[in-house]
Amino acid sequence: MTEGTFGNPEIIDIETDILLVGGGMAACGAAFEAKRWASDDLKITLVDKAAMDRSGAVAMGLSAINTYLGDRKPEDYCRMVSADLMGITRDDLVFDVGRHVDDSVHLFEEWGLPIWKDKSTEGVPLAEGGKPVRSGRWQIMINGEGYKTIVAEAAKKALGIENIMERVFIVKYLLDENEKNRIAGAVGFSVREHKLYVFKANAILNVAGGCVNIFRPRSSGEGNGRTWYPVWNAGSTYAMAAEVGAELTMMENRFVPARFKDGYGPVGAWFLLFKSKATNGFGEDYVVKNADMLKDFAPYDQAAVVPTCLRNHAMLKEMKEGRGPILMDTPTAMAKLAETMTPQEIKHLEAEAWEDFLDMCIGQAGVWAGMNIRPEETPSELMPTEPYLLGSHSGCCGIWVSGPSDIAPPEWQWGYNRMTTVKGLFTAGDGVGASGHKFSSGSHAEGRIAGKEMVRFVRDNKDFKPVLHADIPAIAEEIYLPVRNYIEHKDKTTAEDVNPHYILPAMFQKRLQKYMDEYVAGTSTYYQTNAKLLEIGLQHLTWLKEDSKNLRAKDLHELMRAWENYHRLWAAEAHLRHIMFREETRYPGFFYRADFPDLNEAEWKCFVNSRHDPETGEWEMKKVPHIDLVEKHYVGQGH
Ligand code: SFD
Ligand code: AMP
Repeated sequence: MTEGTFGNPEIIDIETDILLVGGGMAACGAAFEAKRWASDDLKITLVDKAAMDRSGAVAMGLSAINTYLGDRKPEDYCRMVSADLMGITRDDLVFDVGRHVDDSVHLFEEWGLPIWKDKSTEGVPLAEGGKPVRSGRWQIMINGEGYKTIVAEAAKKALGIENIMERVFIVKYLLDENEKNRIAGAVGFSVREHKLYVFKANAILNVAGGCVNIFRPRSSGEGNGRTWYPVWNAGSTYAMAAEVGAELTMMENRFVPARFKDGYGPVGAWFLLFKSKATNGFGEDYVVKNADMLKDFAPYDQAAVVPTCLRNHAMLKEMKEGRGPILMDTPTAMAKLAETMTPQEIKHLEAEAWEDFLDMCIGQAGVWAGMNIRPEETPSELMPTEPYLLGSHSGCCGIWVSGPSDIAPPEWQWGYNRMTTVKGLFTAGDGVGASGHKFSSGSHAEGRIAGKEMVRFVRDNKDFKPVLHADIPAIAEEIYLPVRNYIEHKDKTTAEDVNPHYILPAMFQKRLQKYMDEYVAGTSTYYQTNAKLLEIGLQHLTWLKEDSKNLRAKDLHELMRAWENYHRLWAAEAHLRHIMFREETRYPGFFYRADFPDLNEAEWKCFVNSRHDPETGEWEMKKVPHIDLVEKHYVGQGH
């Protein structure tokens, strides 16, 4: 950018009834469903920082739909989710996803997504009694390379292309001038043109995905930028909600998946469909071997399927004590399956082993090819990754929302399903806390739930006229400050990227990742921290926030990078503060409070909620009682 262009972005005002922020699974669900309930006079606008066809976590595609109930009951789904997340989930929200999720999967199939079928019902759609090929109790297999394009197409068709704005990055939400704690709008910039968009809306859906790259990743150098969850999930959902004072929940939770080393290939199909076993470097099954150490985390060790964090806990013991590497024994699994197969079926099986990655994590297929790995001949290393913040996969951090009126207890509902504690601000998918294991299908279904409720909300509040509590010229200054920093200082050194007057977004991110890694239980400490480390970490984050004023952006793309990292910093701070508050180790294998190494059911079987006060800037932390709506029943229920 040059001096001529930076100062005065064109400011474009847009008024809409409903604003959907994000274009991923939840947003696509919301677009589709809201349009079904809205009359034509209701305007719905969707804004995505990327191109909807390939935006969000499903960008590359997927090879399984991890939540499809079929003939299983929503209450069993609640039990599984609760057991996997160590007992603290919102049964009302999980049940609600469980009872609606299959309908989204049926729509995907109707829209053209190929779903694997059992031979007995080949060609019969699921909605008409077709039997899916189940990889696990809750998961079904798909040919999903084009999954996101298919789901996005339906959303685009529903809303109309004229109501969809791509490549606009939302920076912040704006509250109402007249009504306290009431959403009124949002502001964001185009990453292609020098334009600033100011939205006024009656209701907003905050569905910008989870948070990746706040921790130093295992990949470095050439591999930098490779992670399991997508790098473009930058914590916007949590940051923007926190900034306007929405209550967050379980932000201490994180997901550390075991993944194929270096390529981050998912393990689900291998464990569940191919029935593969993982061992330590000496061929021992580490979960069986370490079963006794899981007893410290009773009753969750009794779950029909060992919870994800406890599986990591057993794996980490082997790694820490020098019995690595952890190996996925793909040759034995494939040989076993091949025992009853024809040569042609064996070829097909080998193709499927590759397709699993080609459908959703192409880099892993690249690693295999580059390292001469044939899965039928060579085992592959597994590795627990850097931590990710998300609310839709096997994690449950996020925003505290109102539950469904027919199931949620009074203290968990305040009018509209999936509305946050800020009036008119809704969320779904990775945004909703305390209810993981929704995955792609559940996020879509939850978006639909929120979309329908937003229409009802807008109708009930049709006289509301948003007045932005904001000084727009000042916000424009703030948003383009990194560009000003660049233009003012770029000629002060001979190398544009080395300059004492500004910080490159990439360097800022590295600083954040180093602090989080070393002080907030990243990979380099084997996911351990304590109160003292957290205190130092918080100090560093506070200084980093001060330094964020010196971020630079040499073009609009880098401006997006600058604001993404600012959002990451907010999400990181919330994560740190929650870990600091919860004085126990509830998720061993995800992280350890080394100063409180035990599970403490008596004092900590509760939600932790936080709120950042937008007026004072203070954070408030509190315990919120947990209620079991579905009776405890771990044995016999599984994945
Ligand atoms: O194999 C802004 N997921 C899996 N789900 C499954 O059902 N099966 C699987 O097989 C899964 N696996 C998996 C999965 C994800 C990934 C990356 C891999 C493997 C490699 C999980 C699902 O994908 C996930 O649960 C959902 O996609 C979550 O949906 P949602 O809507 O909450 O998030 P999103 O789809 O990422 O969309 C976010 C959108 O927001 C946009 N955005 N727009 C404007 N302004 C901003 N500031 C913004 N910030 C972000 C994004 O562009 C995007 O459109 S497996 O591992 O188990
Ligand atoms: P993943 O590929 O690890 O993201 O997992 C995909 C699905 O399989 C999720 O529903 C996981 O909970 C489940 N899963 C993965 N690994 C295992 C395992 N070892 N045992 C049981 N379920 C698993």
